[in-house]
Amino acid sequence: MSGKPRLYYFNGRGRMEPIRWLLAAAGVEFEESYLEKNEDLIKLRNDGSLLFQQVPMVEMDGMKLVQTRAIANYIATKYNLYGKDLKERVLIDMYVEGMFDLNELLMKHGYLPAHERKQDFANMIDKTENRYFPVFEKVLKDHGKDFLVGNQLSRADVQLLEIILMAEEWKPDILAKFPLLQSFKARISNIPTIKKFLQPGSQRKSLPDKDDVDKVMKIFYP
Ligand code: GSN
Repeated sequence: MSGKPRLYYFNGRGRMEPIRWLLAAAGVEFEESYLEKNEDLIKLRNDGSLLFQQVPMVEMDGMKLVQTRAIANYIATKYNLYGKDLKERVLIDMYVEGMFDLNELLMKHGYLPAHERKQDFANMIDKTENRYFPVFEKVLKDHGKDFLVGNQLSRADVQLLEIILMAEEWKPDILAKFPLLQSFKARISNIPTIKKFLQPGSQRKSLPDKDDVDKVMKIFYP
């Protein structure tokens, strides 16, 4: 067995994508086992690999980790992406929890049936532009540093860049009113490990198309 973490999920973003981003930002190589069909999920369940019968699951350091936030907390702590003290950490947690909420809106949109999309799109863009992005723009302004918290890269920066790029897929000029988020995006995208992850051919996943959605539905709702 190699010492690399192994990620168990379908070949798409979903809840695993922030974990891929964190590992990539930390410069940690990882391997993936993709669920292709419902039987693959059943097999993992029957193996006893999934504490709550759910993925994401990440095998690392001799453990089978589940629950997205627990996995992300572990990786962020292990690779020093979680602030320098308790006060930095609680700020990071607050920002990241907001990002998880926004991520959920952005991620789910692609899975909705066509007739629900119009209203959902308006809500998703409204929340992005009027609730979440103004907060992060203000945090950058008030803090006045290159990063959201403290003076070094944290998981909050990594997860914000991920979300900015996702939001731009739905509305390319979504940063128009947010100059500090624009410069943040350029700066964080240029960090070598992240720059590498942004190159074509990396383990970053793309926006799901209809076939991807159908495949995921068959895995979880056969
Ligand atoms: O964050 C977490 O890891 C858990 N609180 C939720 C995990 C979860 O819902 N996993 C789904 C697939 S990923 N997409 O949403 C899952 O395994 N569903 C099957 C099931 O039986 O719940």
